[in-house]
Amino acid sequence: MTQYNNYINGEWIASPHASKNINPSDITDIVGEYAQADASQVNDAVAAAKAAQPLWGQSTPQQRFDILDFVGTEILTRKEELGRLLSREEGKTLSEGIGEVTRAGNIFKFFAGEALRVGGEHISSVRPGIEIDTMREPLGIVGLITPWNFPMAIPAWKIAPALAFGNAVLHKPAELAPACSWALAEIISRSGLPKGVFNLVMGKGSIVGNAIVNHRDVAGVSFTGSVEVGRTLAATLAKRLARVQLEMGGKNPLVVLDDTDLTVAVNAAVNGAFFSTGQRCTASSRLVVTDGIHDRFVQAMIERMSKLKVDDALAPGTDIGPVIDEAQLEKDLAYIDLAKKEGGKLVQGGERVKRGKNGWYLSPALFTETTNTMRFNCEEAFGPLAGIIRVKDYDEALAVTNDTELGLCAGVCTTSLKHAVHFKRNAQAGMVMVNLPTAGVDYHVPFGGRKGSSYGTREQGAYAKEFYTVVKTCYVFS
Ligand code: UN1
Repeated sequence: MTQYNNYINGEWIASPHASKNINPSDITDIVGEYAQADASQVNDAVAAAKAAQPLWGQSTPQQRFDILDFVGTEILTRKEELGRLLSREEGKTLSEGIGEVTRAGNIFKFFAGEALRVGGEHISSVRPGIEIDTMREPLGIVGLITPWNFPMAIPAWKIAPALAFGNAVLHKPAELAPACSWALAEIISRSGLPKGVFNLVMGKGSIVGNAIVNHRDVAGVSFTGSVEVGRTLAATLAKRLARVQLEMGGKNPLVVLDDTDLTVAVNAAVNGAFFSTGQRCTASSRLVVTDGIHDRFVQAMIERMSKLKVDDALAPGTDIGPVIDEAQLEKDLAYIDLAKKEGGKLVQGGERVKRGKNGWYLSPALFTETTNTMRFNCEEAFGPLAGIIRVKDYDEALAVTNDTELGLCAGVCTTSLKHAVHFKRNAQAGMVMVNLPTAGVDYHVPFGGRKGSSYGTREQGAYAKEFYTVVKTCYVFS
C-alpha cells in the first residue's frame, strides 16, 4: 500500500506511525497510509517555517502570484482526477467532488490576484510636516487546521491567502481525509515556493493540533471544525495572545413562506439539507415552514426524496454518498432516535441502507412535527437529517430563525420582495440566502457567521487579509 509522508522543510518525512485512509463508500478500499506526525515533527516544521518566513515575507507580489497561479492552474487541469480522489476519501458524489476541486483551483487563482493587490493608505497627519502611511505585513507563522468534510476547498481557502500575504504555513488536515491535502502539498512542492514556507503535518488533533496551537512561534491559528474544539482552542490561543479564526457549527434555518414557488423551495431544501450527505456546517437542517404551504411542501419533499439515489460516491447517478465513517453514522442514527423520542414524526428515510459495497449508507431523514426547542433542532448532527418546524406566519418564522445559539447562514424561499428584504435585514446570521440553499457559496466573497458559529475575522474574498496580515502605521516628518 502506498505510504504518504509529511512535507517538512521541503522534504517528505515519514513518521513513526501511519493511519489508513478508508473509502466510506467501500471500507475494503484503502486510499493509502498517511503518516501521523508527532510533536517533535511539528517543532521541526515550526523551525523550518521560522527560518523561511522572513525571506518569503519580502518576496515580490509577482513571485507570489506566479506560485499561487501555478497551483491553481494545476488543480484545475487535474480536476477530474482530484475530484475522484476527494469523492473516494470523503464520500461526496463525483460531481460534488469535481465541483469542490474546481472551487479550490479558483481560490488559488483569486488569491494569486490578491497578492498583487496588497496596498495601504496614505493619510494626512493632523500635525504639519508629517505624512502617515498604513501598510500590511505578514502575520508570521500560521497554523491551518482543517476538517474532513471539504478536504480540498477548506485547505485551499486557508493556504492560498496565507501564502499570498507572505506567511509561512503549518497545515494539519483532518485525520479522516488527508489525501486531498497531501495532493495539494505535492503540487505546492513543485510550485517554486522556497522550502520551509509550506509544511504539511498530518495526524491527530490531540497531538499535532495541540502542538501547533501551543507553539509560541505560531502567531495565529485558523481552524474549521466543531464548536467544542474551537472554544478550547480560542482559550489556549488567547492565553498567549495569538490570533485566532474559528469556523464552527451551524443549525441553519431555511424558511419556506406561503407565497414561495414550491419547486424553488423543494430544490433549495433538498440540496441544502441532504447534498454532500448533509455534512456541511452550512446545511439547512431546520426547515421553518408556514401553515399555508406546510402540507404541500411536506408532500413534495417526500416525493422528491424518495427518488434520491443513495449509493457509492463514484457510481454514476448517485445523488447522496455515504456518511464519512461508522462513528458519524452512529451519531446520525442517535439523533434520529432522539427526534422520535422528542415527538418528531419520521416521514421519509432515516434508515441505514445496504448497497453492493460495504459502506456507511444512510437514507436522508425528514421529520415533521418538530419544534425549535427540541435538542434535535438545537444541536448540529452533521448528517443528512432535517426537521420541519411549522409556524403560523412570517413573523414567527423570523423569530424561530434567530432563536438559536448559532448563526452561520439563514435562508428564505419567497416571491415577496417585502419579506425577502426584511429577512435579509433581520436574520441574525453571517450569510443570508434568498431562494437558495443555505449551503453552497461563492469563492470570492467573505464567508463566516455570528454567535457560536464563527469567531474572529471573516475568511475568503478580500476580507481574508484581515487575519493573515498585520497593519503597520508609519509617520514620516520631513
Ligand atoms: C459551502 O456550503 O459551500 O465546513 C461551504 C463547512 C463550511 C463550508 C461550507 N466551512 O461545511
